[in-house]
Amino acid sequence: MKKVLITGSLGQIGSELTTTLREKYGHDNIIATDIREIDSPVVTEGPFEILDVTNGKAIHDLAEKHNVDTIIHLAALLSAKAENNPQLAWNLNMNGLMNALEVARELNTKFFTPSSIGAFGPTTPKDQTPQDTIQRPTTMYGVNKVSGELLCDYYYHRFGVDTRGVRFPGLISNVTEPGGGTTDYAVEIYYEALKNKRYSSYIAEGTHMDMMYMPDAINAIIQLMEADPNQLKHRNAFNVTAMSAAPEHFEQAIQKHIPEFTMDYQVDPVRQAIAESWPNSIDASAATEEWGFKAEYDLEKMTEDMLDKLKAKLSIR
Ligand code: AKB
Repeated sequence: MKKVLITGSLGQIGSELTTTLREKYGHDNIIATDIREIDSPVVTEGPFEILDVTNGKAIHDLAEKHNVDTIIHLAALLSAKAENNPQLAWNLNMNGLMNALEVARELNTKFFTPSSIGAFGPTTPKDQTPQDTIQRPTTMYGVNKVSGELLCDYYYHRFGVDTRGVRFPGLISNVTEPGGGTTDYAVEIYYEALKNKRYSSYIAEGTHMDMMYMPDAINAIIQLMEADPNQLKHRNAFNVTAMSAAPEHFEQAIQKHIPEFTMDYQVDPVRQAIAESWPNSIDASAATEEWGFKAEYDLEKMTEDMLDKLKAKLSIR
């Protein structure tokens, strides 16, 4: 990767990835794009362009103008939002992906896009879900993610585009809050613990899902994109995870630092049903074997860092 175009760069992954890539590869070499502009270092600390990914020509023109060798395509709707508006989700998640892949083919660039644990469904083995297994998701987001994995494989086999990707679990970050996901509770809980010392979880007790701290997610993207292509057998949909946790595990981890913190449950049936259709835990051994993936943060280490960073951000002593 020498010159990179990132779509959806103001989102949860994009905002931290853009900053890290600019530090590593040079500020002028990372072209951040998004459909909107906000007050953010992503906009002010390097090249930034407005881009609607449903407009394929606009992606092409920007990629050509900046002479990029890599496209990192992040613009997408998350699971709960996609379930509320399946038609919009199909248009943005599928047509946006197809447009970005076409540009990668036309301009011969490398390509990364994330899949998700949402690509699994109720008939998938729930525990230590294997890399290659049944994928019959019941959500629009899941349908988009499985189709996306297959489309990226297709572009690699049919056109030789160097496509790569991972199946991300719920991502937890202290920089940008997620919007419209099923795993968002695992971010909200830290903000509420610090601000109000209480949290109402919309996901029920005992519901396990895979999670990962954002620094591990960013490292995974960079490591996979820098990996020797000859070592990659799976390419587009590597399972990656750092922990499998339920709401009560976050509660207990936070209580070690804020003993007065309490949590109750007000379960949201839509997001609970999505969570129950996803695995309890996934097996990331293919990513470890093929490109050396290893998460650094477990729940305890992540909780300590999240609370420290958020205290500073929210000016809480
Ligand atoms: C979501 O909850 O939709 C995302 C995901 C796991 O893909 N965080």
